Amino acid sequence: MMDKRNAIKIIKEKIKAASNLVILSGAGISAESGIPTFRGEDGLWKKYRAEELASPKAFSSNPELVWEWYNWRRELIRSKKPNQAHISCVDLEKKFKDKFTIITQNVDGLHQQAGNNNVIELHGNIWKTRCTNCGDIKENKSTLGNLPKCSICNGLLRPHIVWFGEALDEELLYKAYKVLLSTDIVIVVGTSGIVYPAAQFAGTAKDSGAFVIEIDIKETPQSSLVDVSVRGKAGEILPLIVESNNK
Ligand code: BV8
Ligand code: ZN
Repeated sequence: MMDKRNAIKIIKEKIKAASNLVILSGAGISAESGIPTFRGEDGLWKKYRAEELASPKAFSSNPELVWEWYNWRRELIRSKKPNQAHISCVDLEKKFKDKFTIITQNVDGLHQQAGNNNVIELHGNIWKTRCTNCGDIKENKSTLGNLPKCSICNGLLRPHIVWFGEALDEELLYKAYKVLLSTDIVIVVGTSGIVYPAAQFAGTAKDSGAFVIEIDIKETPQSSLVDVSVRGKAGEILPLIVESNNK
């Protein structure tokens, strides 16, 4: 494991020399905003794991329970703000402009709230609903009751989120692979790297010649495949990497 100071120095040099950059973020980047991750000690909701609730099967057998979970998360996220790590991502977009992309697995919308523009929300957004009957998709930040209904056809709404066993949006996947195959640098921040296809993205970029950096508080299955893995909180490490890189 390279010592942190040296790792930061190398990363800053790489960023200075790069002409484009991709960030691949997971729940860990929002942890310091107070949003529980999926698999940390605070990751359980009641006695359920995400895989048991975030699935079409769970929704068809118990839509009330799934909506209770999502409404609980919506209300929790509503009061949370972007943290220093999100702000550093905005600084990086200012530096790389249209050569910058965030591919996020998060559904909390905090990257956009912080001010990032080029954000690919691989797994959807918790503030959007989709009608299970007519397919209407709406952003809806109000407090939803249980089993919310579509304003157009009165069909049952679901969160506009990709559940386990559901395919990701083809167009978003195409956009993600396009930048992963051509970027100079990927910074993987706060993801356990176990959910596919996102778990393959770091390796895909590396195989195409990108310099891949990981920032995480602990080792992950992809720590051994990246070029530099820095142990630490996203809100502490990212600002160190970004500072004086914008000058
Ligand atoms: C697909 C939205 C194919 C939900 C999410 C069997 C049956 C069915 C499918 C499969 C199967 N086996 C494998 C699969 C594929 C499956 C999968 O990968 N399963 C896993 C469990 C093995 N994938 C899918 O089903 C995907 N679809 O494959 O479709 C297909 C094709 C055609 C037709 C039909 C189907 C869809 C997956 C999307 C699931 N939706 N999210 C919601 O949010 O409600 S997944 C959810 O968990 C996240 O979005 C993220 O993607 C994933 C992992 O979470 P992380 O973000 O990594 O968070 P985690 O808590 O795990 O880790 C946090 C990390 O941060 C840790 O490393 C921690 O150390 C670190 N950290 C904590 N604090 C900090 C920090 N780091 C830095 N600073 C800190 N302060
Ligand atoms: Zn409808």
